Amino acid sequence: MTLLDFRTAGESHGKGLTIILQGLPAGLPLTAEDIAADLARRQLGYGRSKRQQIEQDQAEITAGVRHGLTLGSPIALFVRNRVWEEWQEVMRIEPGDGGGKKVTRLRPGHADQAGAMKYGFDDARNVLERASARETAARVAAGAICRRLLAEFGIEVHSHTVAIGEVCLPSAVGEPDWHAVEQSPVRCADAQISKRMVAAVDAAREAGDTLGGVFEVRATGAPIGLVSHVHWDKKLDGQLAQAIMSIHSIKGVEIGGGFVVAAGPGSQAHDVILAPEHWSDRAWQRASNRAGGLEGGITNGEPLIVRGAAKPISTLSNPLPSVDLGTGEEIRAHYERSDVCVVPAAGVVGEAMVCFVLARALLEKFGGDSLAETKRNHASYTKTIGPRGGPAVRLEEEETTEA
Ligand code: EPS
Repeated sequence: MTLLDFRTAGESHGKGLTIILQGLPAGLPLTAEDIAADLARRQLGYGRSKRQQIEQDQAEITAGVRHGLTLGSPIALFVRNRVWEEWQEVMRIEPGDGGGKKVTRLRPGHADQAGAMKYGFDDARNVLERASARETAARVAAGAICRRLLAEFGIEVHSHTVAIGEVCLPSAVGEPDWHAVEQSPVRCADAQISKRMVAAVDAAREAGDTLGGVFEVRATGAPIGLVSHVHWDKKLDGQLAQAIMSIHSIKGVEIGGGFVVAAGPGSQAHDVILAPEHWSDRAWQRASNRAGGLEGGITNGEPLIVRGAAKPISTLSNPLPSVDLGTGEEIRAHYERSDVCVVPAAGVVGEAMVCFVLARALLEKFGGDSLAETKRNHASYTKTIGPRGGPAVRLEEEETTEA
């Protein structure tokens, strides 16, 4: 079986987004509805542009599934861009000049300038179409399939907004009410803070400005022992950091207590290991979870906690000073309809990336060409989790002897 992997293709105003996800076992129940809910959640969030009223993202499954079950072959998806209807000339695939209009007013903070130099373009549209966060719809579609797999193993992944601009939740907030998160326009369960976040987005819009912030992703149910401490590029915290950092606008990633823990002494940085009589619903529980569920780059059974810090998006309706790509003149940057704040949506994208990394880690550990095989491997490993020589291991030994 290939290691789980996905690729996306598609421009923001092109015909649509194509996704290929490979490496899933056969026999996983999957329908387009499993993907629809996450695609819809990504489109919500106070501060998005009018583009979200045009699009109604839906993923068509075009390969890899038969009679509602995965086949073990690559899964292909297509998400249509509704805007394509009006952009056919500008984005035409056949030879042409797109109506002669080029984007040359480089936006500081976007990929316009570096991308144009790198690829030798005289039209920044050739860069911005792919650098656009539209691509995150494709990631969410792939992530939703990974979420479907994780659900088979009792793993749940949620996210919430912890800061928009200067409005933030107190740091030791704990697990939020996920239902309240989904009801909030900014995906923040605290009603008062949610209102202040909405007001901050309104003020930024008024000022022709944009706002960034921080989202947090939490995953529960991951077994102890995913991935490994032995190779620098395999550690799960490193993989999560890369996956979150790869999301558009993200400039910082934190795991567990992150920067706050770095500022305190060791006695307040680590998570005391509780004795078995204090375990409630799982083995090896801790008194706290400052490590964010990861020690040595391996899952330790506590919830995974990872945060992403998003810079304010770079397309400003009151544009910054810049330079024209063609003439070198000082001008104001390009402005096209854009979002004011994407932090609530970025949290949903963060979930998708965490779902993907966790699903890959799960399949790496348990393998399996069919879901039934993966489940058998998972179940037999789970029985070994406990103090060495303790009840869980004895149980496994008895079973082996009987067999
Ligand atoms: C984006 C600009 C806007 C966003 C877009 C990302 O698109 P448009 O210029 O068509 O209004 O809405 O995000 C999406 C389309 C999306 O689905 O998230 C950009 O410049 O990155």
